[in-house]
Amino acid sequence: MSKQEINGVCPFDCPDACGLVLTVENNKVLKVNGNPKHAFTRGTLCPKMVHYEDTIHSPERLKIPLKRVGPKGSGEFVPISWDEAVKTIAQRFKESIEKYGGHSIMPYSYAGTMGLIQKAAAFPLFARLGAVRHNRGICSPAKTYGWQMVMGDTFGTRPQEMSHSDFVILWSLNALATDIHIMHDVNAAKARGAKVWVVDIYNTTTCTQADEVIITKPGTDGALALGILHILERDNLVNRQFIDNYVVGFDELTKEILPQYTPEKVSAITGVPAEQIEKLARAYGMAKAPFIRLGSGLSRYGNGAATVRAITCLPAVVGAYKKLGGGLLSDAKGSFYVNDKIMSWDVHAGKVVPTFPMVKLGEVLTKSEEPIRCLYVYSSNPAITAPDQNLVRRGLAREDLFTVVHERFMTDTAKYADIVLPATSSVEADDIYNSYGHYTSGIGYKAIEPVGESKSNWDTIRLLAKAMGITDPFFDKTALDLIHDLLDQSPNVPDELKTKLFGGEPVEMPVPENYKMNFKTRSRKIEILNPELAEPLPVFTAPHSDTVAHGEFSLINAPDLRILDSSFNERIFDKNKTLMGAWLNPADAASIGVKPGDMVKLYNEQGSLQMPVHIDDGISPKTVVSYGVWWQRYSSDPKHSINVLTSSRLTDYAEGSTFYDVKVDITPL
Ligand SMILES: Nc1nc2c(c(=O)[nH]1)N[C@H]1C(S)=C(S)[C@@H](COP(=O)(O)OP(=O)(O)OC[C@H]3O[C@@H](n4cnc5c(=O)[nH]c(N)nc54)[C@H](O)[C@@H]3O)O[C@H]1N2
Ligand SMILES: Nc1nc2c(c(=O)[nH]1)N[C@H]1C(S)=C(S)[C@@H](COP(=O)(O)OP(=O)(O)OC[C@H]3O[C@@H](n4cnc5c(=O)[nH]c(N)nc54)[C@H](O)[C@@H]3O)O[C@H]1N2
Ligand code: SF4
Ligand SMILES: [Mo]
Repeated sequence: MSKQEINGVCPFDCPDACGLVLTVENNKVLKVNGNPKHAFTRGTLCPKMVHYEDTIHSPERLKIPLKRVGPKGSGEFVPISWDEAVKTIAQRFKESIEKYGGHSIMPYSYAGTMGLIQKAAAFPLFARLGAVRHNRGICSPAKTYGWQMVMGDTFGTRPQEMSHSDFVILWSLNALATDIHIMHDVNAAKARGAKVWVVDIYNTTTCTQADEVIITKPGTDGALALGILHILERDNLVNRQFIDNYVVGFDELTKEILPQYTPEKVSAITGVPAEQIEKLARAYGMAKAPFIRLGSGLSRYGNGAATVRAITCLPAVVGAYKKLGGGLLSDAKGSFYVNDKIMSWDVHAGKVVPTFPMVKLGEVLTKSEEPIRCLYVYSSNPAITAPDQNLVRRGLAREDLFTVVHERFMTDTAKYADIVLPATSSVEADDIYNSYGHYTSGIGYKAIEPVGESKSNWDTIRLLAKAMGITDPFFDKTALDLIHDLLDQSPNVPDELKTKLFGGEPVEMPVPENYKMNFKTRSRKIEILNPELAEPLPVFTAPHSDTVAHGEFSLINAPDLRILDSSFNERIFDKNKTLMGAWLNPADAASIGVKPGDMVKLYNEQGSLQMPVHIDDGISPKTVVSYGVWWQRYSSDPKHSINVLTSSRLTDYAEGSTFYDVKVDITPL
């Protein structure tokens, strides 16, 4: 095959969902560039994806199916054929269902690929088998829920509108690490004279881009938002006309809640000086078109949804949605356009099937009543990424659990498998992608043949369905057929845009006129008061780390620039073991009695972990930051990695993860 340029989409779980241009020759990807025609990412990629070809053609790619021969978790395998692998799996599943029922088997997956077909590939099969189903709560469902509590299904503000804003808050978003393309819009706003503030719990690299930085105590941003609302109301900086026309419950909030949130009290809760709270409130209230871009960090706390709910009230009371450039972006609503209903579990089960919170994987795998007997993991690496690692690994180590892992690499989870199946990378399969950070969608066509004998998620599921005796013609469809079906059933995508999508172009969906003011709630207004909820008005409640979690330090396990959750670990060529570390400020390091390079033990009720110390002035007092979710081989601890310290406690609503709502004690080793 001669040299060709083929458009694609970055498949990773990142709000940017960049447009790609792959240079392909002789069934090899030579180079990966950004697609300049992409409306949000405009031709650039982050450092992780610049050499995606090194992941695609990595010598570590799994190429053939494997069968376990050593003890669970030892990683001792022998090669087998696909035929044998599929027969074995089908037989084990059938036996389990006959003996114990569909509830003895469970698929576990997340967003190794964000492609709508490959991500949900197992649902049509496992729904028919009556398997146990988990929610998709490991990331930040409380953020989505907090927005919905006030705004229902209203569209989030287009990020590109930010360039028209005069006051931007990057709130709990380390944009330079996790959402770099938003900086284009931030810089465009700055160029027109906008002020940019960052709200975080320590001085991240993104803070260097800000006019002013607010550092809160972890899990207290809800109180900060209520404090700002208090000042806006007290100083008559609210937009009464907007509130009268479009907001429900502001008077109740003013009467019942806001009096308690004086700047002094909020300062005591959040650690932010009262003068800075006053300054932020004034700047926000006096801005013509303030824009908040909300990240996920603050939603990963026991009070995550309540926090997002309180912040979501801010643009409502100043009438920001009526102004070009004003508003709030929590998540973009790509599913309004391109939706994956044809892959949905409920559709294939023919009923609404209850879910359990996926962060409870450890509990589910170790329960003694009606135990799970067969586990099918794909597109996820829970031995590393799931909280409460000790319990998760105890579950995965069960000799009586038959585990299949479909993976691109020999991850720590794959090491626990009875059967490992080799998975394609995104460029070896067809799929269609939405973004959750803007309104662009795109199709990524198969650009090269699968590496080795690897198969896509959907092709593997089709084989399994056949081997299980399922004759439904749904499983005769290819991924490309499903993309066609899916777009046929996406009535909000105009026909000419469907044609563009099929042509491989990244397509920005046109938001409806007046989209920010079309409030999709029951009252058709912004609902500060929502009588359906246990707490009808926004309130601040303490995070777990102030109540049930114990330890002197808050532990923040922040994303690392080089990896994305545990993806891209294969790209780390420097195999020294110091990738994981504990960043402390100088005073805390001195009080523990350690200097850079010393080993410390971090421990709490969940477990313990040893790490080398690094010092950084920007880390807040009594806070320890550890970057990245590393594979065990890059861990500074022989037995565990970061999630041995995190817990499976849930968020207040939506059964989400609370990765950052964790306390630890630290002692020198
Ligand atoms: N390089 C890289 N990029 C990534 C990822 C990665 O691992 N690496 N992961 C991807 C995924 S899956 C996701 S979900 C997104 C997440 O990306 P973001 O939405 O940016 O979320 P986080 O980076 O988890 O947290 C954002 C910031 O919140 C801060 N924070 C933590 N607790 C609080 C708090 O209580 N209050 C405030 N104000 N701030 C707080 C953290 O210090 C961090 O700087 O990034 C995606 N992009
Ligand atoms: N301590 C701590 N833990 C965290 C986080 C944190 O910040 N701190 N972040 C959390 C967040 S926000 C998230 S979203 C989760 C993500 O956690 P996971 O869902 O486990 O995501 P990854 O670690 O990226 O693992 C995805 C795996 O899918 C594989 N994969 C990629 N493409 C395909 C494919 O097409 N088919 C198959 N079968 N496999 C494929 C990749 O090789 C990779 O091993 O982690 C969470 N865990
Ligand atoms: S990981 Fe995110 S920023 Fe990087 S290329 Fe992919 S979508 Fe773009
Ligand atoms: Mo995530």
